Amino acid sequence: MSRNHVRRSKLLSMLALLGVVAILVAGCSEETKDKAGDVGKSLEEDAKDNVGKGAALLVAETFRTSLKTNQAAMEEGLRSMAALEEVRQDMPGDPDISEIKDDNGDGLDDDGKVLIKSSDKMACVIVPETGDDTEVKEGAC
Ligand SMILES: [Ca+2]
Repeated sequence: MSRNHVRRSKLLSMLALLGVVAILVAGCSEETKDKAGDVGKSLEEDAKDNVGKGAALLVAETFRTSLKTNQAAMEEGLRSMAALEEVRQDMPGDPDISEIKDDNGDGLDDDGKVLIKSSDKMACVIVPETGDDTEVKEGAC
């Protein structure tokens, strides 16, 4: 083996090594970028979820608070259909409030559950049959 030949093969193996390193680095950074993108996306989705959740819960809390100060509710009870409908109509921003119903016609909401929807998130106001211990819960009723 001549000296020159040795030098050339060393150089070639160095280049080959560099090539491998370059490929590894490129592969890595690609993957890292993808992961970073995923994290960014899920953070964005989380933020959107929280906004929706927050809005639904906020509406639910507002509903509960105004129900407690509603005149009809004070006179007829918190499950009074008149009170619930009035509070629903008085809510700012015309939120999606449902599940207020009186199927047996006694003038009171049947299950005391009021569903609030906001950008596909839900919150539930639970009105007790007696007493004024209302509750707000995240998610569907
Ligand atoms: Ca009823």
